[in-house]
Amino acid sequence: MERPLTLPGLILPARSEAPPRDVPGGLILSGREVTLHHPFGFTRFYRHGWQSWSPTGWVELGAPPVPIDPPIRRTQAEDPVYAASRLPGGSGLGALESGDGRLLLLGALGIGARVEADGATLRGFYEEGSGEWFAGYSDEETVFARYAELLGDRLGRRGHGPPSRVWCSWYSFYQGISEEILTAVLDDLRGFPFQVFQIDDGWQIDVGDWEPNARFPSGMEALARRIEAAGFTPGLWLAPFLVRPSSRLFRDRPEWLLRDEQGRPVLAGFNWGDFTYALDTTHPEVAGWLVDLIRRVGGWGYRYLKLDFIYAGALPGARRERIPREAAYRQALAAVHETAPDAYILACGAPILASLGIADALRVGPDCAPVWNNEARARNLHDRSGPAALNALRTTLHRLWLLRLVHVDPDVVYFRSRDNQLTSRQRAYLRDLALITGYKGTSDPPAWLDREERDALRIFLETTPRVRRLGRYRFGLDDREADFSEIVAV
Ligand code: 9PG
Repeated sequence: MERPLTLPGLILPARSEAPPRDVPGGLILSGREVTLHHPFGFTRFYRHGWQSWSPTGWVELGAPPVPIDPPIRRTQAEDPVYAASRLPGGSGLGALESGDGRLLLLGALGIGARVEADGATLRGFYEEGSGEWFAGYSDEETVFARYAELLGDRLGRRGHGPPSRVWCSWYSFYQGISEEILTAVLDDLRGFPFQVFQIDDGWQIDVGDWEPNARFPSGMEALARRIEAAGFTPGLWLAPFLVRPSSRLFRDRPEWLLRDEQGRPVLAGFNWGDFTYALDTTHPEVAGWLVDLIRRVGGWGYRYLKLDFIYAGALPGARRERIPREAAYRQALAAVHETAPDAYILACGAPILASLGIADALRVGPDCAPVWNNEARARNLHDRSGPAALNALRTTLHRLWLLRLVHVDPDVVYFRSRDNQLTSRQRAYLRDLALITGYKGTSDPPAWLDREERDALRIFLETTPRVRRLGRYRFGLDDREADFSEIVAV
């Protein structure tokens, strides 16, 4: 039905299937699709990326989005269904700047939705089925807070208590880890106030074959025990919804792969030198395998799980169970949580809204790196999701409204000058953002740090400033200000 919507200070012609209901700061609408006709013209649009690594921030409505190149990258950086769309759009929500300091926000209160905008309308739709929407009009802080609250009421809130202080093996050793290397780091980390020692990619036989490789001759359980003995929670990286063609799983269980309507395996991206594929987590055997896997790593002693590339569980495809793709994803993530209810789950490469209420923490940006920008990739391939400190900062800064719902992982901070092209100013930006979200991670092995750098790391881990938001990109940290404005210029 077409009717005017009245928001405080704004009357909008709107189309929605059911009459709106007033809530503080806005309205609740419902239906598969809602359209708000806005008077703001070609203003700026808050584009919310689908998964952890998807670019997120303010874009000009008048400049249609340019798809990331090459196309295979889109599968790993965006929601592939909309990655080539010519209309500015975002996952779950969208917002417009009115010009007077207020925002008009339209946000789904369920999963599997998208919001698109042009110079005249803000349109939201659920891919399948229908659901509720929040339409709010007020200052940025308030409108996102109201939306987050309603979303939390429906999807749940996690990340209770202070987030973790994590040492993660990825951003120093990458895949080149071994039992020997990690044991040496562990010894050097004694006395540092970390809580979690997280083993990243490189321990497994293959993506799909989640058993230790030859570089871990004592097995994963023995290593977990050593981590415990050093006083840390053992953490492990897994990409449980993804499969590499070289794996045994891929060879032995072709019927477990997610396929399209024509029966072809669905591409999940390109990484580790090959195409990757997704599992159909609604296949009963896959669901059983997943439970076994989570039990196994729990049995080894890992109580912090970094679940990576899990957008693979929400890719479009012809699933055994004909449920919407994000519902299939959420069901699989919930199964992981129910199998290991006491494990802390960090969801990475994860659809954001569909993970809320289940994951304890969400990576909310692309990978950090010891370089500032991935300029060639940003300019020539229109890809701001490549590993770079700037990309990680930019996307994370635009997702801080999620702090009300989940622990927010901005990715690692660097203290080392070795193997690092970041200036001390650039490293300070990363550090400040980690202090703002409270989630503190690094991959720097103490042996790579000089005395001063080690002290800085220790102070960082021990610091918990009082954080106040002073503006979109300005924060008060105790009595100093952290201002990110100049690095996020559109
Ligand atoms: C391990 C890494 C680390 C890291 C994760 C994830 O789009 N890509 O090609 C792409 C590749 C790797 C990647 C993210 C994106 O990194 O974010 O912290 O765990 O996997 O392989």
